[in-house]
Amino acid sequence: MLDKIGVIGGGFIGGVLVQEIAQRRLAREVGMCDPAPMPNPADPEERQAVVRKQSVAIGKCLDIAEGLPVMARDVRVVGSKDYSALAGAEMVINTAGVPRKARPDGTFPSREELLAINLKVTIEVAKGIAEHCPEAMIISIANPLDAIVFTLDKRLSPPKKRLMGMAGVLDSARYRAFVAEAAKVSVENVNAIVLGGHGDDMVPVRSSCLIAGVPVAKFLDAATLEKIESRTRKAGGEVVGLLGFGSAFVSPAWSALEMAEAVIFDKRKIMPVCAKLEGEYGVDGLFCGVPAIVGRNGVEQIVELDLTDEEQAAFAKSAAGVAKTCEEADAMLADL
Ligand code: TXD
Repeated sequence: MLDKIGVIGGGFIGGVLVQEIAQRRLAREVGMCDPAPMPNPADPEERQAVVRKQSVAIGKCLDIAEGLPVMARDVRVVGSKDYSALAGAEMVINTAGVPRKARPDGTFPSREELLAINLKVTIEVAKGIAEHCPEAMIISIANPLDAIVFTLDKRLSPPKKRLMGMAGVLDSARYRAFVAEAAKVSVENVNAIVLGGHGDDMVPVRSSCLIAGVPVAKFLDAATLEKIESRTRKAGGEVVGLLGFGSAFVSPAWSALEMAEAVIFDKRKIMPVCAKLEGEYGVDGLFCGVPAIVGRNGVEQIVELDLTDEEQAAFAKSAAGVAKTCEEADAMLADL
């Protein structure tokens, strides 16, 4: 159990994180920060005054705090519109971002516009971490995942063990869920890993996928596995399409807490994390999804799998995509 965990962003994922942290007693205190709702300058002053007094973070934290007696949990839950709720946190989980949604005129921001908006958010997040919990372990969830982890690294320059992005645990869980469903076995029997960037070119590693220690190919034919791996790559979009707004939020929160618990309980658990590579997998100076031993110090050690030539080529392609996004982000950051 930690003394304090900070959750940055009080949206769908942030709410589940605070609730789960309290329920699992992962910290004596959990703080959530979120500037929403933000007053609309076009509104009349009296309306803006009302909105200034509102707070998603404070409201969600109050709701959860008021339920803790029912759950018999003695955890302090605090919210703030600024970053003060992060004060003293030993770990922060970043979910801050602005989703892709239609403008009033019905048009959508371009991918680049959304990237610029979320880089600005991440700059603010980095300032909040630097001011209130500069030594904290950082697990970042917000999208675009790879670019935001890159930005946090650029702005904070933490020891590389202390900064991880969460995507691979979720992508691997999706792979495992689909394999278990197709093979009609327990999800507990399926061991699988997805590497690379958090995008359509992510790499489900079939050669490492085992069901109760047996290669998955003994249970499912190649055509079925192709379909499963393709669905895994697009699983985020599948949920977004069904919801019609926002994105998956329970499974990402649970996945981030899988990483958090590996740190908190010093599990030294091997899992895919977006971590800084310095020559591993033939990549240098880039954050990318790879298997790592995760323990009390964060990314304790990166684990190099024996990938097939096809998997290695797919990883290199995915890493190249991450590098391109980070180059774009770097160019934008120069102007922010
Ligand atoms: O696997 C993964 N990594 C992805 C990540 C899986 C699913 C969701 N993915 C991304 O996580 C998603 O695209 C978003 O970028 C984040 C958080 O998802 P969530 O569903 O929680 O988004 P919300 O509900 O929009 O919440 C984001 C909150 C929102 O309440 C904003 O007001 C807040 O972020 N926000 C900020 N908080 C703190 N500081 C600043 N500057 C800020 N700006 C916005």
